[in-house]
Amino acid sequence: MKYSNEILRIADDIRTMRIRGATEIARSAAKAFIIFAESSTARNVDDYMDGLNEVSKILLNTRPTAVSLPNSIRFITYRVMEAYRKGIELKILKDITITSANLFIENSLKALDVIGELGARRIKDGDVLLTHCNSSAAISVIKTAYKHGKKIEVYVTETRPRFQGYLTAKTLSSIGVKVTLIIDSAVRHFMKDIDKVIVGADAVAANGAVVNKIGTSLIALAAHEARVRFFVAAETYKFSPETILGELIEIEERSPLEVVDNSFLRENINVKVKNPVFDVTPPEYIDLLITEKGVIPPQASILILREEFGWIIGETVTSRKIVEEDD
Ligand code: RUB
Repeated sequence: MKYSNEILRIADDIRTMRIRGATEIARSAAKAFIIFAESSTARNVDDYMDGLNEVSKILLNTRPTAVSLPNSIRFITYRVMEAYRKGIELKILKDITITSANLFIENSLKALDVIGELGARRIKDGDVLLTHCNSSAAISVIKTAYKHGKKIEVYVTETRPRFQGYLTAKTLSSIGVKVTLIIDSAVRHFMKDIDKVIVGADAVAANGAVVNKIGTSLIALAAHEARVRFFVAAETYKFSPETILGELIEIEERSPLEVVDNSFLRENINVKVKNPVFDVTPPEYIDLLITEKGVIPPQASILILREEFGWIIGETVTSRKIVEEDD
């Protein structure tokens, strides 16, 4: 089946991290479905559903960790699948694809605003915050607190090896927030100056563990040691229903060439370079999860999952399974 180059480009941009961050990845996947529905030349509903399934596969094969990706795909394909099962005609299936994808994007934008408002209530005037990587949810909280007139200061880690911290530093300083950029390994050194840590999430497990940019769990450990509050800002579509079924969240390993260059590898053939790009922070190190459904302790994650996916989680996750098992 032929796809619009735009869909393949979105997939490639996610793989190569031109599109990155769990929120943006999920919204871009939704955009890919809109492009698919608008450009599909399927002659009948079965062809259309095959195409939908293939687009899902292309997107799922880009990056494995951000649960927002399968959740956005599931949000859209589940609705289209339901309509297909009812015998709805092709034109309407296309409309449902577009409406569902737009609804996902709209919900996602609203969620970030609500997270900003709720999270900002936990930030006090004069707080010194620390954030890691580049999370739109964490930034939403910081920006909102700042816009509400709280004089805050933010320590931002560089975030080796891709330096996403520079993006965060630029964004926050451009609106007037006082930013101090530090190297990742300086976090414990500065923890005594920090009032609260706030980070985003790529995935939240049923037990409240959070998967986020590599180094997050070390920051949580340092915060725990120094009795500094550790907050995670995450939309509910980052919660992983598969973890209720006993599955683990896959931690992406990227190329060693993001860490060292080729000549280093050639000159040091006995050196192995590993580049896991996310890690797991256990719920014991997390004080609060700030979601658009409310500010909750990590232990309440299971309630969010049940509310989002109902009590028949085995059935609601099948759309992803169908896609994967077809491979
Ligand atoms: C990004 C990262 C972000 C989360 C949350 O990693 O770890 O903290 O995705 O971001 P990468 P957001 O740069 O490897 O994609 O709140 O924007 O979803």
